[in-house]
Amino acid sequence: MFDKILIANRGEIALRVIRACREMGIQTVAVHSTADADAMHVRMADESVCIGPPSGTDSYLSIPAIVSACEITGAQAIHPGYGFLSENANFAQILEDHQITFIGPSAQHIRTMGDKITAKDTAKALGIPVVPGSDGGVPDLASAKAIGKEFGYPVIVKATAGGGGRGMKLARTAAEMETAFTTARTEAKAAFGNDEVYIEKYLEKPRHIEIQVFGDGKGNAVHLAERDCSLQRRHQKVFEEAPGPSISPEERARIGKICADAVAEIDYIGAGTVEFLYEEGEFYFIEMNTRLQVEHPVTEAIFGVDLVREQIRVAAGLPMSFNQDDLKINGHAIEIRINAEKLPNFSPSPGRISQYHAPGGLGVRIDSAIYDGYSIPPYYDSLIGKLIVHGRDRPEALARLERALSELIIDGIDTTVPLFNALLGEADVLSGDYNIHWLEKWLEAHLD
Ligand code: MV4
Repeated sequence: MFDKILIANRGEIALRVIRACREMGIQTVAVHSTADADAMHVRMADESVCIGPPSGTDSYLSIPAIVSACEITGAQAIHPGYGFLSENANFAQILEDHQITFIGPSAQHIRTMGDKITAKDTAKALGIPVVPGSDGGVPDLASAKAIGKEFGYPVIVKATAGGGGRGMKLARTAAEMETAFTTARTEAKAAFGNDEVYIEKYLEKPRHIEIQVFGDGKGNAVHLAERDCSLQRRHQKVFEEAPGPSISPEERARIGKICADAVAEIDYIGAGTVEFLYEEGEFYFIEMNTRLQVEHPVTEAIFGVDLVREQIRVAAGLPMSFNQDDLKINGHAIEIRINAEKLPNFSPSPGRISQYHAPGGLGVRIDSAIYDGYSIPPYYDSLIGKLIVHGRDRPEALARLERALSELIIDGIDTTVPLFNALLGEADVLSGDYNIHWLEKWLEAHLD
């Protein structure tokens, strides 16, 4: 096992990793920008190294600074958290070359899944059901129109180098294809330096269902059921739950086994998420994320496992501490993302937190790095905390969420908390009857 791990991240996820390390008896090194000298992850770690100025590009994304911090402190492994360098295949490769362990999948697996066409081809070859569409990249408008005709409109044009909703264009009719195809290409070239696009049948009202998988890198893998993350705004998740309210035990077992077998087949190591659109009882693969995700705590809650601990174990060459038969769902969990943002426009609201009181009690977990008097810097993303509730069933989790929100105090800045109080008054949220468009539609009707 490692003696010392460096955490190449900040905020709640840096604390999350430090907590797992401390329970495992592993020393921790925090890295931080000059803007984060007073951040909680710096205080909680055993050691810290300043790696650069406030801009993420020059600090948390600076590979030379982070590798140097590792060499100076003698850390043997790096946990990247999510965002920043977590899905940077080049970073994983450089660490491999420096004999520093990247706590995550191989550079090769990150690369494969980072290219959305390769990811889809790989998924398909491994027996995962994919969205019907073009076989790989679409070279020109004539081919795009032929695909539209073959699969029937509407279709969606996606950038190979995109993902997470970036670089997508909808074509509802053949007449819309020229604009969709051409703008998708142009925008992909500008945003990613790669103008390759592919085309899929557009699904009108799907849910976003993602399967948590975990491998040991030696051909063993499990699934930890699904999360429903359909409630999103501009491709930012705001409310996530596990298990999915629309998924039956039979469907769960079937798609879960397909995903677990697939990642076992490629000797995948660590945590991964296989993302699907789910419509009318069918799963359609869209992407795979090769990192720990923001919403992993809902999965931890219903399975009673520590996913970061498992990531560290397999990175050190140890087996996972559970097998598929050990994994039984217990109850229901919901996470809400608390952002320092001002409604109704979700505009960033950095500044000083004049008072903070965290809720507690049975089935309540807060993952946050804020504290009384903390000043949220304006340089990073606006997530300041996650509230995760766990109950014996969905109604109990919802009641617990409402109760926990009533105890939460965050003064001095604006947050997205009022949104959740409003959502808990919505029949569709209470019944779990929503799809990927529900929140945007609701916001149009209720805010602005
Ligand atoms: C789609 C789709 C409908 N049909 N693909 C957006 C994020 C990216 N991961 C995939 N996305 C979508 N792909 C087909 N063939 C609709 C979306 C989509 C979406 C997906 C998940 C969650 C929220 C979404 C909001 C708008 C569009």
